[in-house]
Amino acid sequence: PLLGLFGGDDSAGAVPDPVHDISLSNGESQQKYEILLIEDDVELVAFLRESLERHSYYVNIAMSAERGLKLFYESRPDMILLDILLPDQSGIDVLHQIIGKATQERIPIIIISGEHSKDIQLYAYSLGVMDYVSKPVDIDLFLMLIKNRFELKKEWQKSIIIDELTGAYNRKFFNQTMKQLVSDFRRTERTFSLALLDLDHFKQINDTYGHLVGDEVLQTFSELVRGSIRVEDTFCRYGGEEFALFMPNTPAASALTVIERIQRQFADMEFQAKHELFHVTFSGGITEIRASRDNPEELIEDADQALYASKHAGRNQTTL
Ligand code: GH3
Ligand code: MG
Ligand code: MG
Ligand code: MG
Ligand code: MG
Repeated sequence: PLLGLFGGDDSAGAVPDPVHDISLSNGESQQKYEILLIEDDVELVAFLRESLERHSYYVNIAMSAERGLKLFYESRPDMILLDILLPDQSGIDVLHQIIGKATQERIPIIIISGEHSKDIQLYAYSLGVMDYVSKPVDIDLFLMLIKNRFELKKEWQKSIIIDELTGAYNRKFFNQTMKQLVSDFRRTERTFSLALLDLDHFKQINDTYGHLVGDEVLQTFSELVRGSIRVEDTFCRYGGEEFALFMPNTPAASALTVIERIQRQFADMEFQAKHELFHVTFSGGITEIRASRDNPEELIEDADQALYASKHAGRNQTTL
């Protein structure tokens, strides 16, 4: 699917695809949502399709329950619009079959129905449906409803992959990105570099100026990095004061240039606390994926060793 949802083995549900939806931490990314429309009224289908496509949604159409279920499992839509009276099974039967998975993966289901019975509406809501829209559909209100549902979903998606303090991607997204880039490399030999960045003597900053100041340093550092990298790059908070940067299509030597530039900029920044000015630095370790070292553990181990060498050599530097 265009939004690129992850497979069913991830119990936390749908996580944005690290490669296709990679620019979240740097700004808004363009997402084209896929809507599965399960509806048998030919005229309504044509009308909704036209309206939704005009608003840049991708529409997948099923005119029977059976086809709808097939497309649901095959195409992993971002939203489902479901009619109640269908030629083969009722929409309620369809609901029974998909609600569990849809809820788990936060795929909103909106019922569109000419069936106005309160009992059916109550029943649909009780199963976990969020919205029940009665025919005839008022297209302006309907489009607004859809837009709001997607906004909520986007907020939720962000919240599960973004570190709250720094705005960097979290460890969960780090793992997903690693997995994706490693499998891309094995398939296509598309290279990437991984840099681990660790703030120097950070414990001292907390001890001297307090944790809140320490937090601000982490935020400022993250902002600097996020503003200095390309959209294809993925910047993650790996642990407390340790960060990771994935740079696709970037050989180690180019990665080094990028990190050293950020290193100089960061070291030049002035922080102020307790009427004192102070500077902070970080150390880096870089590794580039190779066929002989192409699994996540090895990559992290290599970057970590390079980082350790930078620390050992006096900090505020980066090692390949
Ligand atoms: P080194 O140069 O060898 O990396 O020394 P260091 O002091 O940076 O390393 P150490 O691992 O000893 O200490 C890391 C510190 O980072 C300790 C921990 O309290 C602090 N830290 C981790 N997460 C946070 C956070 O979210 N906020 C703040 N303020 N401090 C944090
Ligand atoms: Mg119908
Ligand atoms: Mg340490
Ligand atoms: Mg440190
Ligand atoms: Mg550390």
